[in-house]
Amino acid sequence: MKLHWHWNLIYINRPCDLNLIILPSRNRNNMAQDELVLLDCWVSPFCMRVKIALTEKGVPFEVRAEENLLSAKSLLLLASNPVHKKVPVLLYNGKPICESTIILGFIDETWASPPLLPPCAYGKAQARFWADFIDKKVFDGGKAIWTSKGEVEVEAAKDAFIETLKQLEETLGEKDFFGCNNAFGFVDITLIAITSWFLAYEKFGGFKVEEHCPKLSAWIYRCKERDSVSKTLPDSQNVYEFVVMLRKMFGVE
Ligand code: GS8
Repeated sequence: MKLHWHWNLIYINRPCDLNLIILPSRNRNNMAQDELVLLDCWVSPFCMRVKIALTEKGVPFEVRAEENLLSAKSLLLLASNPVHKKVPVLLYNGKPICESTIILGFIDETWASPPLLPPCAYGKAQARFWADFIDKKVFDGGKAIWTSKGEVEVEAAKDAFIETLKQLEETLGEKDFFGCNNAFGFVDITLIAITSWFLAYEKFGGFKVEEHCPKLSAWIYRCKERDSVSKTLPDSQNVYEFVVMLRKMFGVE
């Protein structure tokens, strides 16, 4: 049997008949051209992770912004993520996938190249351990800084945050990226998205990441040289202004 590709038509020539089957067209990873819609919020590092990963894979996607995530969630978001009611949600041919690191895993399994997770089970487990650490300690640790009231509380939150970054810096060691074979991967994506909030943490915590963690700062610059990252991360000043607004909303100031 011979297969002939022509746009999105596949002709199957058998010796005595000709069947014409219409299939979805294929992208460069030879996967079906799926419809991908991201329920998004510009300031969410969790959404940024998904955008970076899809861009790294070269997969086109549509972004649907939640205009008012804090007070009026869209019906589509509520229907797609009825459990947590949070972004990001990736709609894969209309089917919702929730939780950013789960979405990253799905993206990596669906579009093979370039790989984000290491090939072996142990490497995958390690990468997921650090992504979990980042989720628990970096975003929440940063939040502890900008929600703290009073010098003593802010100082304690800042010290804990710097300690967390130092642990990550130690894990990075002399490598360029956290990924397998020195490549940009799952852990890099998980962490770099949150760095768009670092300016806000620095301003409310009264410190500079670069002074405490020079190697991690160099890693941030390296990541930002990638198109997927530079196109995705919002201006840190805008994030800072958003955090100023959140502080007023939460009665921190
Ligand atoms: C966190 C998503 C999240 O907090 C993930 O995807 O990794 N563990 C999840 N999303 C926030 C926006 S970013 O802070 C959100 O949707 N918040 C709306 C709400 O809390 O109602």
